[in-house]
Amino acid sequence: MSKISATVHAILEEPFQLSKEQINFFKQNGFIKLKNVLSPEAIAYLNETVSNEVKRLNTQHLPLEERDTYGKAFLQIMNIWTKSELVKEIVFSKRLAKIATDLLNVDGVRLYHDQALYKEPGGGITPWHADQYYWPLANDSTVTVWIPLQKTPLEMGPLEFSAQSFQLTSGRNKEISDESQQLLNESLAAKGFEHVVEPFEIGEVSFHRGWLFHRAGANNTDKMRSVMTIIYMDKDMILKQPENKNQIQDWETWCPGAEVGKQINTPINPVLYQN
Ligand SMILES: O=C(O)CCC(=O)C(=O)O
Repeated sequence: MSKISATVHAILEEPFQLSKEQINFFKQNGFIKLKNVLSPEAIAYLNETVSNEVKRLNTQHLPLEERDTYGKAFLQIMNIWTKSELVKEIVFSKRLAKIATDLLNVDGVRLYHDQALYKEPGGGITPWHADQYYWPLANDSTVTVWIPLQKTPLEMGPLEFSAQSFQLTSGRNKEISDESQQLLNESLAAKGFEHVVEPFEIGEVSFHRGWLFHRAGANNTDKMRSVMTIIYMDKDMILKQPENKNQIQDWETWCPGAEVGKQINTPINPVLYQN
């Protein structure tokens, strides 16, 4: 495989300037879509690099029809940066981590974990959910960058957002499931939150807060919907007493050795950007 080119390296490191309007949009809505964050060349490189690792590391070989709703939604490969120096360079991108820092309005961010989310041809919906239900993190200074590795039209299942829905506390305790899809679909519509469903261009990425409700449609194309994500948290994030079994499992997996009530500062939660 090709080594990273100087131009791709440069774009992963160069600052991306957010406008005041963009920062305000994120504050109000809990998500933002940003065009031209990465170049077509960079996306092609990320696609090749991450897809090779997904192929190498994937352990899901059941046919789609034998999986549950969560299993049909995507192949999910996590913390690839710990297994690939090339992916590490992508996940450690200062450009992306600085955007996360600026959107959260904090002094710096550290890594919670990365994950590739590959929705196969014919893959099912990603039900409505809020990510932070899974995380033993003491406050809401958390954000995920969702990086589609190809142009993502509506029929491929781009990420969809319920604007401002981080304000809604009911339904936060729902695991990703048919039940979360049904319940939240009704309650988010009843509350009048805008449902934002748009395609993604090459180089466009989104950032969404941990408590923002989001989903994705099915992949009705014959191509893989390849996506890389990086989850950031405030660099001073404190580990809270876990409130459910998923949070216990996340503690053991994504911040092993961190202590309840103390800053999360383990070797697999490096600071990725600091002002
Ligand atoms: O890619 C998807 O289908 C869902 C992504 C998601 O839920 C997330 O990145 O938090």
